Amino acid sequence: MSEWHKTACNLCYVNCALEVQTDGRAITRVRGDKQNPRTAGYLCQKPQRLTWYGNHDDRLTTPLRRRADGTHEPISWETALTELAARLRAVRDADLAAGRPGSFAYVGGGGQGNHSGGGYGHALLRWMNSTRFFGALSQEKTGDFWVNGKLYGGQTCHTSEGVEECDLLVVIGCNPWLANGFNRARNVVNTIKNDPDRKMIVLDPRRTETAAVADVHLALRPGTDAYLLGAVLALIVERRGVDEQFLDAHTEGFEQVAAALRKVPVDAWIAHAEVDRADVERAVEEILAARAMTVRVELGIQQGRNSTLNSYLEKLLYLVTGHFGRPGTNALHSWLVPLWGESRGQRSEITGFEYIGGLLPLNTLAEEILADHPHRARVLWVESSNPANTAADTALTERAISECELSVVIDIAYTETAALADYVLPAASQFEKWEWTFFDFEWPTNYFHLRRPVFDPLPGTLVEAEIYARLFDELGVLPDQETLDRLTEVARDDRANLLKHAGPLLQDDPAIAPTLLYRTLGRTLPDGAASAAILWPGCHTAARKMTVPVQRALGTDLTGAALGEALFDRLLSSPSGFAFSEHTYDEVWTLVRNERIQLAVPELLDWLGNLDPERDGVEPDYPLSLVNGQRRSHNANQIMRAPGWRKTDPDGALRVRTEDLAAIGAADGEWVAVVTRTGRIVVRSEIDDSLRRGQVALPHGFGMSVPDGRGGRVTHGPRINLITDAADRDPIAGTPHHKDVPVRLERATAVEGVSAERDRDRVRQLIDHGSRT
Ligand SMILES: Nc1nc2c(c(=O)[nH]1)N[C@H]1C(S)=C(S)[C@@H](COP(=O)(O)OP(=O)(O)OC[C@H]3O[C@@H](n4cnc5c(=O)[nH]c(N)nc54)[C@H](O)[C@@H]3O)O[C@H]1N2
Ligand SMILES: Nc1nc2c(c(=O)[nH]1)N[C@H]1C(S)=C(S)[C@@H](COP(=O)(O)OP(=O)(O)OC[C@H]3O[C@@H](n4cnc5c(=O)[nH]c(N)nc54)[C@H](O)[C@@H]3O)O[C@H]1N2
Ligand code: SF4
Ligand SMILES: [Mo]
Repeated sequence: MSEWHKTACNLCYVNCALEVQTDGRAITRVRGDKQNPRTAGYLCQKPQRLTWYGNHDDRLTTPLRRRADGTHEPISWETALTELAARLRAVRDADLAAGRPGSFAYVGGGGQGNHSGGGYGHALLRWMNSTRFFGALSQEKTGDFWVNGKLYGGQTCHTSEGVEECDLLVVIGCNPWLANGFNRARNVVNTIKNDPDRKMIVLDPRRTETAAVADVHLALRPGTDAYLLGAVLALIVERRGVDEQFLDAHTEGFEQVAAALRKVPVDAWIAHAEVDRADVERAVEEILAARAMTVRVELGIQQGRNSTLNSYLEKLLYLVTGHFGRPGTNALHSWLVPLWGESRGQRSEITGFEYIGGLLPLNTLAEEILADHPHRARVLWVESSNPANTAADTALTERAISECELSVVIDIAYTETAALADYVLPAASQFEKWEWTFFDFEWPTNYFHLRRPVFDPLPGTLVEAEIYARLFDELGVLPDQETLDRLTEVARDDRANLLKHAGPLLQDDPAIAPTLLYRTLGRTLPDGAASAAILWPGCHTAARKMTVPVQRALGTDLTGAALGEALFDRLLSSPSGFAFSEHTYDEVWTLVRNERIQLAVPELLDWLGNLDPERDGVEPDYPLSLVNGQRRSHNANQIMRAPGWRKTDPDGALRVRTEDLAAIGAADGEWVAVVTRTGRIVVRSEIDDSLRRGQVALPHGFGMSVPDGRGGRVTHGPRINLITDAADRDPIAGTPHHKDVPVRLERATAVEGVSAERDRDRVRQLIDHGSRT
């Protein structure tokens, strides 16, 4: 029997640790790695056929260059990188000559399981004198980061949830049963369900699998969370349910918050949310009775109406009640290296949007490129992302990609974005290289997992770090070989002092730092772990900033550089992952950057005060609310492209209630059109009465164009962003309102039905034949 290799699942950002068996280049068996201290053997329904992530007919094995007719031709790595270097340098020179900010735009930097390339990609962005960085985070989480910046004093002050120890779990706009999102989600939900002393409240329009086992389910009307949360908070204040001791000891500004909440017309707002007052009362009672409450949120509010305001209100819910920084409550967490940055008010010249956490809204990418503005973006560099399917308004995004002066995609697969790019560079998959993520959101003990390769890189592909290093070689910005060799010797013999030796070089050009480490320190690391060199400075920073928690986690009393070195060594030698910091609960206050939590955020209190049910009516032409991008049993962003992976939902059906389907005279299973102002797509219908009246749902993670096995291509399931509007977005964070898209349904025309049926049959054949394409 073949041996078990340790790795992790890359199908969502929980990254459960795995052990896998292999046969040739295939992963044949998958089980949870019980030795991982964080996920401890847990697996959900998704990873069993993980092999198809890296093992399908659309894997890239050679760089590609676009021909004039739009098709791609294979070229060598050398040609690709020489040509790209020349073109990048020309753009950089032109930017400098014109005295304009860099016109390079970078999208991605890592998906659900991979951040190993991002630091190196960022270095290129920096070298191109640009700050234009877009990613998945800026279409979901930046509103949350902005609020954290105000409350806690830093946009990297990010919250954790004490789901394992809470006695009340409040789930708002997320469905952990299917989407996970925190460790061992199904176990946690089941344990709470089976324990009479622990309760769960769910705010979700749909009776989700999670809501079905909750003690209170508030099936609010989509888009009304701010009203309902405002009313709940108002009731808590009215009933003197706030934790005055906590507020006095740790916060400022409660009086302004309370004044705003006292103005909330509670009955009217509950009525607007269309929930029963009695159920709201029960929820409030549970909250007031809770010993340790934790609030868990996600896209239902972050990609819902009033997104940034929602993020504020859900945080106020646990803060005013003092459920913060204790076992089973919300808290902040440590970082080995923060996944995003701090922005302090810089704005895009093109759209006026603020950079949040170092990011511009992905919803504004097309505007940055297509703007009639001398400072528009001219180069698009995409790595580990597929915006042609995942950014709002596919037609607009595709036009923007096509109109760039230069577009480049680094991916493992021939994606819809790659299909439009000038150059496509094939990356080694996450099981073919050293890999990690910075999704380390645990508290009070936090973990990191550096994964070793299970396979060698697929021939023709390169690890991202190597791609960027070769590009920097071509650009001629790295020191000469003699200098690199000298620094490599330092890294080998006196690692702790490497930066001292490299300092002067980095002062000249800080953008080369990651690649310089890769080319020097990287060469000294065991088993080809070169790309992990970029983690070394992070270990030193963490050891310096969190000396005692790191000492506790490692069980050592080393200090200073020696502790940083010990942390890096532990990281390299922990194939099942390890704890890098161990705080006490009280030490949460060392992570809060403001002296006290600043509860009053004037912009958001104004927003709350301006909410008006009257202005929030249903659009007569688009009366239904579409959850556009629902997480289901078998979808995983754009990571799994092979249709045969899915054990359920082969068509990516539109889910709809019996009466809403009947209203257009269609029968279950019939092809229907989903229509918005932006577009119209034809999808198969499927009755689902767990949805709220007037709510319909399309799945995330479909719409890939896959080889049909006969020399052609067929699109697998709905391309859901053909019908979204990039301008339908949050005023502060620019994040989309994908969970509440106004739509109407129509019966598909006969022609549409025939064509959809034909495509469906082609995909079904691929599935039936167990095809990995
Ligand atoms: N199976 C699976 N799991 C995944 C992923 C995947 O593709 N597939 N992707 C991963 C990623 S990247 C993410 S970000 C997470 C997202 O994870 P979740 O946010 O949990 O998933 P969603 O299905 O997008 O939406 C959550 C819920 O919001 C509800 N909702 C819709 N409108 C509203 C509203 O107005 N108010 C409220 N309160 N709720 C509303 C929907 O009914 C839905 O149940 O999932 C991760 N996990
Ligand atoms: N309408 C609608 N749109 C949505 C959402 C929604 O709910 N509704 N959800 C949004 C959310 S929350 C998210 S997180 C985004 C996700 O959307 P994206 O940011 O586009 O990310 P993924 O779908 O995870 O795609 C990751 C890409 O990385 C590639 N890849 C995988 N491994 C590697 C590797 O090792 N190296 C390289 N270079 N590439 C690799 C994959 O082939 C894939 O093309 O979608 C967003 N878009
Ligand atoms: S929760 Fe499921 S999809 Fe997410 S990492 Fe774990 S096994 Fe993979
Ligand atoms: Mo996401």
